[in-house]
Amino acid sequence: MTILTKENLKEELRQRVRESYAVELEDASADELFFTLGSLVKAIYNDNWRETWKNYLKEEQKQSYYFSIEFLPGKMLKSNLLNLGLLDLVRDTLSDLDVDLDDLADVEKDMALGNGGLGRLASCFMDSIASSGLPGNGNGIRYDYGLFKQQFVDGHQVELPDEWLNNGNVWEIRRPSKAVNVHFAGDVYLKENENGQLKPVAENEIILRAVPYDTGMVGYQNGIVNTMRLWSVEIPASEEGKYKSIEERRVYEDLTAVLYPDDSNERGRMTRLIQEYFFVSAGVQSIVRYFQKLNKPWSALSEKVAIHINDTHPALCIPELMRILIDENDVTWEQAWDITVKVMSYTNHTILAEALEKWPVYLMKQIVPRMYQIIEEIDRRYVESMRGIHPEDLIQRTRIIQGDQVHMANLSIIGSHSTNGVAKLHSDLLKSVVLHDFYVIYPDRFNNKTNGIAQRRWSQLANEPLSNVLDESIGQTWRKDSSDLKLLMNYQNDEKVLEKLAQAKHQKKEELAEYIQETTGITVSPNAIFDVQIKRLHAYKRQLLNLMHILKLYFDLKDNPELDIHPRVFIFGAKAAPSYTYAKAIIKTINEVANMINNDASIQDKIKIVFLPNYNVSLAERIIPAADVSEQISLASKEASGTSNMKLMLNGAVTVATLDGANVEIRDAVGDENICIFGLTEEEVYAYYENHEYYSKQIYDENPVIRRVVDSFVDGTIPNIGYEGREIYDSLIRYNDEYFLLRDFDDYCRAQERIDTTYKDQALWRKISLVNIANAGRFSSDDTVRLYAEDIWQIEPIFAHTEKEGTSNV
Ligand code: NBX
Repeated sequence: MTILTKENLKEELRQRVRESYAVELEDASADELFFTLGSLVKAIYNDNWRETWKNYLKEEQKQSYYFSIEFLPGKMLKSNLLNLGLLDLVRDTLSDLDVDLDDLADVEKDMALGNGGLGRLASCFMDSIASSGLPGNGNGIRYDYGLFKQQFVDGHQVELPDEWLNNGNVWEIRRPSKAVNVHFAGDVYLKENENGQLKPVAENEIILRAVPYDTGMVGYQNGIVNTMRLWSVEIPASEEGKYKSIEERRVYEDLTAVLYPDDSNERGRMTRLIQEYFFVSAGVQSIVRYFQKLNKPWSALSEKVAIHINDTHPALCIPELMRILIDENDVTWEQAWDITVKVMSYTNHTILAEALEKWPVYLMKQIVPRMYQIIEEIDRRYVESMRGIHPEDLIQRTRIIQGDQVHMANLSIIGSHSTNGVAKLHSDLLKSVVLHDFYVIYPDRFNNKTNGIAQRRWSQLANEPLSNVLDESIGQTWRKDSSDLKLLMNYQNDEKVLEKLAQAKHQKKEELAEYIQETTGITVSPNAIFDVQIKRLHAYKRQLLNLMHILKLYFDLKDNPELDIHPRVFIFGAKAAPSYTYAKAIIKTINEVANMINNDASIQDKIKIVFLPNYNVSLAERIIPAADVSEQISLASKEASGTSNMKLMLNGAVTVATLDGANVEIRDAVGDENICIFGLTEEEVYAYYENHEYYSKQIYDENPVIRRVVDSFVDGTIPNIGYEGREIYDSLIRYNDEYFLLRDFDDYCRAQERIDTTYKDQALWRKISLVNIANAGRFSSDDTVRLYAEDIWQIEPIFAHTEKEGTSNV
């Protein structure tokens, strides 16, 4: 073991490049250098990884397992270097070799095994769990293709495959020795065995091999490395002959090939159900195998293991653990149920009806017959146990199997001890409306855990200029403990600090402007307001409201070219689910409005629109530090939390927001004067739902400004759109504007005027921006996971075994 210095780092790299690629360090390509550095970094943390696990075993520490069908870590090189305390050393070493670390880091493909907020949250949690020294692991699927790559062709979204594994993945370790079999389909019936127990007998099953790929989750300078385990499918040699057709074989063989590119939309597809059971069964089996090594009675399982169900996709964890306990280990139903409820916990991420997962009974019977039998029995016992305690209609509304459908949220609540929402408002809505029936039955199971973000990635890694200003003003403690960002409040009136913060912002805006020029050919000025809306494209998130305001501004400018507004660049980043035609129509329309406005010399560059293609974690890292304005404009009650709102705030953007999701808590953190709130409240939205008195056509008829904007979608104003404009028009007028855009429009425009006026007062703007940074510390996922650990999982941190912090030994 030698302490790492520039010299021996160079020597290590030199040796490894020679061994792996038969070239000299100076001649290595960027790819070769990236993989060499990556494997060296992995070698550096491997000792800690092994030690962490040995320690957990030795201490028999309770472990938590975060089951998620999506993980969205993005790139890992710089994050690993930061967490190992090696970022500066490696940067300097590479610079001696005339290599720029950021250029090299760009070689890494984003690991994009998720759609959006839910998957990104899982990865923020992985970072924070390790960084807090908590014994927690990830469990998911290793998709061969991540979320599609988005391109625009003639303004339309085109989806290309994300071949992220083409050059190999330097971080993962394939562990065939830990593979397990997962059983699907077939005929399952119960038969009495020689001990008089009823046991399932299966015929004609399909057996798949689940092979784990482990990735180290490196804690922030604490010597801890946890594991994210992703499962990949293989067909066992013994099963080769069993497939009835090539098509049938394909379904299974390609099981872990692609991530479903659907967020907020439940799509009842057979492959998804197979995927769900596949990673659940493999994960639960491997957990039980670990527990059995401890030689404890089954009653101790909940003292050693916590399983978290991230949204309902992994809800089969519940019947799967029951199966393993009852069928394979002769535990009684009653005891197995008691254990299962104690082990499981569930997070809900949405109240959108179309996103609440339900599976047809026939499909479950066909794909996972034993799971279905167990769910039927859970359902039967649930109904029986509630009779006489609760009214029959309440029981019927909350049972798991209703008609020909299996309700996965109901299963998740009934089969776990904790259900949480992801922001205060969302958790309250679960209790009072969406899951109210369950709240009546299990009031103690409901709790809130407001989301958080991996602060180090979104400040230290993404925004070095800002981080340097923070170091110079408030010292470095905020790097480890983000609550210390609060210290920045002492500099609200410090001209020097405010000026430096403004310069840091300007630098990131210049960099983004350059990137925009390179990727889109659009020239934007870093002196303009950078106004950012980045998130999945969905009607409830209301990118269309943003566009409608832009159109209004444009028409105002056409009417009055001298209109005194500060120049603004409206920046969008968003992917639409490939089958979501309405969302795609909005993308096309934004792109065409962008063409129209960006090429209209008469408005003198006062507004520009940039829709950056292929929004992903890496692009977020470029955009967020450069943002002045953060658009969080969902219809109140629809956005469970949001997390880009937190990232943008941390980077000093000022939020324009409805009182939805975590925006409410951001408002509470910064105060009304440091955020721009508009629009209907959640209560007002619900009042409309109750009294059925919303008429968008009436607003349209009575409001000429709105009429002009809405008409522009169909009257030829916007060149190059066809049915897209009609679809938008119809959604707003013919189908009565489901997300109340017309109702919120005027108030939104007023909020935007406030932004314009405030920005013109730079002294005020800078102060507001500072207050936002200073109060962002409370949205750290370090805090969020600590609360999960204490309240839900009952796990405790382990302290690093290494004497030195920031181990940098090779
Ligand atoms: O989860 C998101 C919510 O919309 C955000 O408000 C929240 O901040 C975030 C983290 O809690 N939900 C989300 O991203 N859902 C999905 O991506 C999704 C994916 C597949 C699917 C359903 C939902 N079948």
